[in-house]
Amino acid sequence: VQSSVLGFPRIGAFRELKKTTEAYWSGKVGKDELFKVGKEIRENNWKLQKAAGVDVIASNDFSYYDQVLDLSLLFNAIPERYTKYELDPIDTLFAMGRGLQRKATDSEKAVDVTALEMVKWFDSNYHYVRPTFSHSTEFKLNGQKPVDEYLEAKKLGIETRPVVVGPVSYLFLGKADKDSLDLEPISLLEKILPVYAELLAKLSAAGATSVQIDEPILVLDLPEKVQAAFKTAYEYLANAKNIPKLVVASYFGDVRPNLASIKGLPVHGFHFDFVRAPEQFDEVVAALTAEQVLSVGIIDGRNIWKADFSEAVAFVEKAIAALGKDRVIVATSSSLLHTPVDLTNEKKLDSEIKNWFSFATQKLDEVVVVAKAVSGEDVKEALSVNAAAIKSRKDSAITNDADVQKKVDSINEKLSSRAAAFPERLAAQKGKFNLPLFPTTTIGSFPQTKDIRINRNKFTKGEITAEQYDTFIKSEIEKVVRFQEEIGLDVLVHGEPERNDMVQYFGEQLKGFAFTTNGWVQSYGSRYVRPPVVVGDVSRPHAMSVKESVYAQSISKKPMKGMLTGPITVLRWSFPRNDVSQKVQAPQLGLDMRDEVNELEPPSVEVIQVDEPAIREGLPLRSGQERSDYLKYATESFRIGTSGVKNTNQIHSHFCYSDLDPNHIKALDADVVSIEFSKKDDPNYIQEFSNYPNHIGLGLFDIHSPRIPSKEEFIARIGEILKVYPADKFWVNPDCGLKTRGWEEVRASLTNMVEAAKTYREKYAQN
Ligand code: THG
Ligand code: ZN
Repeated sequence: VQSSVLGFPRIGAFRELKKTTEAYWSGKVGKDELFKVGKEIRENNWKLQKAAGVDVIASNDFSYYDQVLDLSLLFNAIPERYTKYELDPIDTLFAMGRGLQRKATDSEKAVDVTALEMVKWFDSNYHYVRPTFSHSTEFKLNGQKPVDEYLEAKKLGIETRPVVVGPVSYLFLGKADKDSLDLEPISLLEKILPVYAELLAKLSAAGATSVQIDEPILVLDLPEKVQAAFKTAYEYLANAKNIPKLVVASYFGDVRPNLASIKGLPVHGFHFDFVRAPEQFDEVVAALTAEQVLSVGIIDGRNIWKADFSEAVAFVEKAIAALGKDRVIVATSSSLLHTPVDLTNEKKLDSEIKNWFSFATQKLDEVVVVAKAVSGEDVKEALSVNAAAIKSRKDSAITNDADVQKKVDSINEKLSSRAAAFPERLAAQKGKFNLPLFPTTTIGSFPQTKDIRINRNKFTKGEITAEQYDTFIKSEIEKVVRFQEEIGLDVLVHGEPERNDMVQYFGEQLKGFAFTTNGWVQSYGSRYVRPPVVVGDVSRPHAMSVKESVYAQSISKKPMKGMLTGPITVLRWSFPRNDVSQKVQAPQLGLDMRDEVNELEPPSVEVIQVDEPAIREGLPLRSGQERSDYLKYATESFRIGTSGVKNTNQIHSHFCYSDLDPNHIKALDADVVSIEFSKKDDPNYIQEFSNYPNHIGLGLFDIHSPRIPSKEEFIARIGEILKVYPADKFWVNPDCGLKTRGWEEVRASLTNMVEAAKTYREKYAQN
């Protein structure tokens, strides 16, 4: 029985890809160096997998930015605004991914273009760049990256299975560009299929016998037209010339509701995710034709826990019993992109806990051992070592904290509702804060400068004392506060210089979490996160943010927001436990946030923002019971955290990275929310938010891009939104936190934003 890995992290064991792409962007290294590092990473990854004994190794899982964006470039789905500068392909890719603003030089034209929209990849913490189509899009092959990478591996003597996102998912995950809003992406199917066929034929000519074609949308609720598209697409490809064997892969959920659309498709086989949805087994097996193979996704590509070999082996044996050895492949549940690279680089993890973990490199061995076990090879030793680790975790005291469990049991309804309804609170808050119309604010973080990183590092290494670090942080806070006062923002923040990543920061302070020193996972482009791990019951041994927020408020007369991260976001951006459900883990975090909020409030901090950017991505991918259960416990956890405050005090929240449904956030009952919005062009989407009862700041500029919008641009955008959205609920803010930006950009963008708000204030005062 073969072993298979759907994709390997492409960031390098020590973030080599980040370092080289960022150096390239800043002009410190050239394309040669960038491409050299990319090549080294690919080669290392293939060799590692080969050495581990993996039979089916992916190629084209590498990307300099995002694998979906790669396809847009490859298929020539490049909006005109990116082609007119005659950039090199790699620079076009980066311009589409992150925007580009460049002054003219002797040798180069000036460039000014915003990035394409970036969205969550299903319910993961990875983001893809949304394909953006218009009536003028003309698909054609523009290069041959998948072929090149296949050949590159072959040259090393390694046979790979190229992976590409399939046509139905590629289109469905895209959207219409602003000049073509009536265009339905799926209607482009017939235009794109010949280009897929051409690509597949080229792969076949290069020697590829099999291709992994990802159709992850199979786990979503799909419109009928999209369901029908699978048949059209795969029959077309089956009839095209020189097409390799296709294995259609889905992951992150249950495909059964779409089973009718893939049953009988003329493809070689399917991959399904049985870690996430083991319950689909009988039905998907029954839907296979007599020859089709089944790739059994059984090693978790989304979490860091060691697989339980006895369970995995038993599951695969069930598949073999149904289909025979020749038709079964043992696989990771999804690409390993979502897991850190190598556990052996963790030198500081407690050895008891480390023995429970498995990162991407370790997962290679796991797939291989399970494949060997079901093939009848002798892996007794590996099985018994694994069984001991699984037992050690089950029996550990860390996973069972009676005090936490008692506190959770005492949760009642009163704990999750504010003393009065929003209109009454609003009236009370108006009198107190006296904010102008179009109040301006930011989301929370300010630039994480080199100086901040250096000082944090020194403190971590013990090179400066806690007192020195404290003084440094205070001076940074003061800088940020004075800056905001100077440019005229209304509701201030302390800038979060003490935090690296907020989830990591809170995770490090809570009991029940473990954290890594090098466990990086790509979040988007060159931005990575180091998710903490929920290893047991969670509690809060001490205050986490009170000192900084109270200090910040003490040095300004303007209202200061206390900044916290909500329970769902902390949970979802960590690696959660898999021995108890998230429904159990979320309220534990809600209680900790409540204690923190209540400790912030009395001395001085009267505006508190509890961010829940992950709330939408946590929504089960399908509508139905599971979704309503989730909304119930997610909402309740947030409200437990935020309901302990007085009516006069204002709760803010923030959401980003998803197409948000206002109905899902209504129940959180925050007084003010800010949402990512600058890339939303559809007037219907703005309309949906005009009915939202509480106040909203619809994000006015993209913080992922170094580009600076002018005052006129802000004025135009605000005017656009005001056509449908009421002025008296209108807050003015960026899309998200500013930590990834430089100070110069931040100063210029925020100044323009505040000036634009003032313009409208005057305009409305006259009326
Ligand atoms: N934290 C976590 N997950 C996230 C976000 C986050 N997921 C969604 C969204 N925000 C992704 N955005 C970012 C933005 C910035 C960074 C990472 C993800 C970032 N990372 C630093 C880097 O790559 O240089 C490293 C972080 C650090 O300094 O520790 O800037 O905010 N968990
Ligand atoms: Zn955000």
